Parts: sequence; C-alpha cells; structure tokens
Amino acid sequence: MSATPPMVITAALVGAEVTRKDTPYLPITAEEIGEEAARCREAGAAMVHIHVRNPDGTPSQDTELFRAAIREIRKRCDILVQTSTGGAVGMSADERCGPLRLTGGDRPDMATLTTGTVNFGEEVFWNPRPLVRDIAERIRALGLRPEIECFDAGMVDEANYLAKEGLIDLPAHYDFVLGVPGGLAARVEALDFLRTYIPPGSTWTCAAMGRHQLPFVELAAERGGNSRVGLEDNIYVSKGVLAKGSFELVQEAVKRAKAKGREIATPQQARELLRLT
Ligand code: KMH
Ligand code: ZN
Repeated sequence: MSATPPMVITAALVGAEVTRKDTPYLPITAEEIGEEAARCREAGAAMVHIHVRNPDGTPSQDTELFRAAIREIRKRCDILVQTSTGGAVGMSADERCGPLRLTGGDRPDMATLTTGTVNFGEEVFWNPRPLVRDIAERIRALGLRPEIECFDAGMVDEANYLAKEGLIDLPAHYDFVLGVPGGLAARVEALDFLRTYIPPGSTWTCAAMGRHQLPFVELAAERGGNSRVGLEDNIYVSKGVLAKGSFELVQEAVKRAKAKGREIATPQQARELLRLT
C-alpha cells in the first residue's frame, strides 16, 4: 500500500458568475488576480483555476486578458495555472478557447474540459458532443492535460468515449463539481460513487458549492483526494462572514486537511501527481 499523497489544493479565484456586488473581494484586473494568486500560494494552494473579467467586471475569455493575468501570477509565484474553457454560459466554443491560444511562457499548465451539458441554475451550460470534442482537440494540440469537469455522473462516461477516440489520455484527472443547482448535489454518496467510478489510477479533486465547500475538503481529505476552494464557488469563510479573498478559504482548507492527517502539495508535487508536462 502506498502512502496517501499530499493534497493538491486549487484556488478558484474569479469564476464567471460572482460579482463585486456579491463580494468586494473578487479580483478583476490582472494585477488583482496576480496578487490573489500569490496570497493563495502563500496559504498553501498549488494551483489556481482562473477566469478573467473585462474592466467593467463582466466575464471574458479574451486571450490577452488571460495573458496579462498569467504574467502577473508568474511574476509573483510558482503556482500552477489552470485556465477555464467553460467561460460563462452562452459563450461559443471559439470564445471559450481564448486561453488556449497562449503559447511559450504564457501557456497555462492545465485547462478545464466539461464533458456534457448541464442545467446551471436557471440557465444551461451547453456542452454538446461536437463542442466537447473541439475543445478536447485544442487542449491536446497545446500539449496540455485537461481537468475533466464533472457536473454530473455521465460526464465520467463521456470522458471514456473521448479516450477511445484518442482525444484524452487515461488515467485522467477529474474535478467533481457538486452542488450546482441542476447538477449533481453535494452529497457524500455522490462523491463516493464518482471516486470509485473513474478509471483506475485516475486522480480527482472535489469542488463543492457554497456552504458545502469546506466540509467537502474534509471528506476529500479522508478519501485521499484533492480539493478546490475559492470565491468562484463560495464567498463565505463561515456562516454570513465573507472571505476576504480565496486565500482565506485556502487557509481554512489547509487547516482542515491537516487535521485529517494530510500533507499539502507544493506546485512541483502537484505537477507530478497530476502528471502535467
Ligand atoms: N462558469 C461555468 C458556466 C470551467 O471553468 O471550466 C463554467 C465553469 C467551468 O466555470
Ligand atoms: Zn471555472
């Protein structure tokens, strides 16, 4: 039996849905994203998951906004950068793939890939099979490994089809996104099903929404998995108390993971554990 590996903590800093009205601590500019990433690295995160925003705060997948944010992050610290290809509901595949046009020193370390359509609150996060294949091909062409975003269980099955078609490699890395209204709920049964349903040798992270975020860090810690926390998915550090940034949620995640006996992965350890190039 090999020892439980250190936990990879991903900080989801920005997202596409949270606004400055929801929380004044949301980073919007490249500099703010860079500063927040550095605080999260200091707190123990090995990776950031980023979206970008226009100057007015609206969501964007613009290549140059991503370039600027990635440069501000890498200027300050060695944290791994995972860029969203989900963007915001209603964006085209081409628009969503803005960050996949970055090469050389600006290339991200990883990119997300959602493998199915899901109701997303009152809206629809539209991922028909041709679109999923298009984005998978672009991630592969850039030489990146995707994080398979599973908002529902069938998205694990769809990843298997992508592997058969040569569009992703197995074992892969999965993110179980639990608690989006319209998707799979944040329930321990869902986590236990998914973690045993993914192909052997795969790695997983759990991103639970809202008040479920921090309790699911403990569940993931007990099960040898990894965790995603941050303002994209949850803005409160405790009931009614806004987190002063994703870094406070990382601090809390580290505390809870350590209390369960887990070490925390450095970016270099995360690179090895998640098999990133
Ligand atoms: N904003 C959601 C519609 C991702 O980053 O890959 C999609 C999302 C997933 O956030
Ligand atoms: Zn996202």
